[in-house]
Amino acid sequence: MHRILRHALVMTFDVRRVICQSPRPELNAGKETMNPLNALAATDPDLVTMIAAEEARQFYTAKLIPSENYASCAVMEATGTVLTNKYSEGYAFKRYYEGQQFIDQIETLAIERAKSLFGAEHVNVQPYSGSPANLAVYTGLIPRDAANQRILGLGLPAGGHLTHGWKVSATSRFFQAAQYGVDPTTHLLDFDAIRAQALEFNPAILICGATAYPRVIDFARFAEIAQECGALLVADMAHIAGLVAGGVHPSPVPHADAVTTTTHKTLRGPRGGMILCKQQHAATIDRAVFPGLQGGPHNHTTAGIAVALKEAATHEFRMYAHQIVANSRALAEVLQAEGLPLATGGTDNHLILFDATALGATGKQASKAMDQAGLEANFNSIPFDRRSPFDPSGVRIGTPSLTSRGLKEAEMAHIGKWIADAIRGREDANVLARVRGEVFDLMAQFVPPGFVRPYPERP
Ligand code: DSN
Repeated sequence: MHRILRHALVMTFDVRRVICQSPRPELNAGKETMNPLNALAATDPDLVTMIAAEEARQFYTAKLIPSENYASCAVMEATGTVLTNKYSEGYAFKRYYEGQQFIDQIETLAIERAKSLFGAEHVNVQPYSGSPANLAVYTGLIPRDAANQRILGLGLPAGGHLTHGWKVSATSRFFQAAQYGVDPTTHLLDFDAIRAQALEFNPAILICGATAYPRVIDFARFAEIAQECGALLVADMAHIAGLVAGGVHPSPVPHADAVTTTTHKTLRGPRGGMILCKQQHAATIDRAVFPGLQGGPHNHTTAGIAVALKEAATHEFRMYAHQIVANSRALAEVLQAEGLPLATGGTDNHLILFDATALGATGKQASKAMDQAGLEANFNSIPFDRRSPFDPSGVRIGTPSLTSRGLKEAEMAHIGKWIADAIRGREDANVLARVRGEVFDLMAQFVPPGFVRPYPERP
């Protein structure tokens, strides 16, 4: 039976009733046995076929993209509820539409859980994702008529995000943006150089955080630099939010004026965003999100975020966060032993950036070969890459998804070996098929969160 239908069977009767049945009994004739997921199969079988194929792909491949994860059944159930039907422009107890009694409770619950988990003074859970959260923070913290409209962030080629002021991003269109880099030899953040550049550029906002930086970020040091040059500090912790929640990476919250994050990476929630900030910035940042950039919040996502935050406050989540890093270190050692040089020479967090050209492949060739072998990653520039961003030298991988499935250091030895085998054997269909078979065999033993029996058939 298709997983969507199976999933329906594990939902409680009450939830199905709420979703499927009208409170007026006369309107429910014939609906008693209907549930929303059967409804999808009946309404759109073509879509169900596509979703089923994606489920099987996610089940059997080794998901190594460090920004991805597997949300729990509870998170997915929360996002698939009637909350999607409600408009709620505004904030709890100050809305522009009626009927908000329960939406206010749900949004407040998510906010209070985020404040407690991260020790934040103020939280906004309405950003649609990380990019809008970043733009909202910049527009909130830099008044429209301020003389200083400068932002300074880590450059994309050095591991920063587009929205940290990179030239193709709207953040560089609306603000005067500059980028710092990493040390050309160590590929580490060079705080003396960042300080010198910040003092010279004099930004209104100094941005820290990254999407492809495999080491601990010293947020306290960034705060010192921001203070010295009179800038506000914004930390984008999207990649590491789960590591921060799990106590395995220092928190930016005590140091930054505002912290942005997505909710679906290491934090393992639904796709969404949050802003955590000091109370003094609460009003301007809230206004920047709504009405500044967005309309109604996605209430079903807010509910999923609330669930993820509850899960992230557990002992099991702390163990998971610590295991992510242990797995990452174990995988890094295997890759190095296989002759793949790593940016910064290793990892302290959930991700690894390796130079595929050491095995004679470009990053794109390597990631395509890995994909054919059931190892899902993305090609990525390495610091000071001589190749174009469209076919760079590097591949970025990470361990959050595999760790969520329960893989540990012993399995990382296999994964690292298979990555090297796939890259070396990229033109040999037999090698790629052999690795794919071995990957699928291993993955079948580690059921991801969010999947229930019977599991998808092997593609
Ligand atoms: N697209 C995300 C990543 O893969 O790192 C960043 O937003």
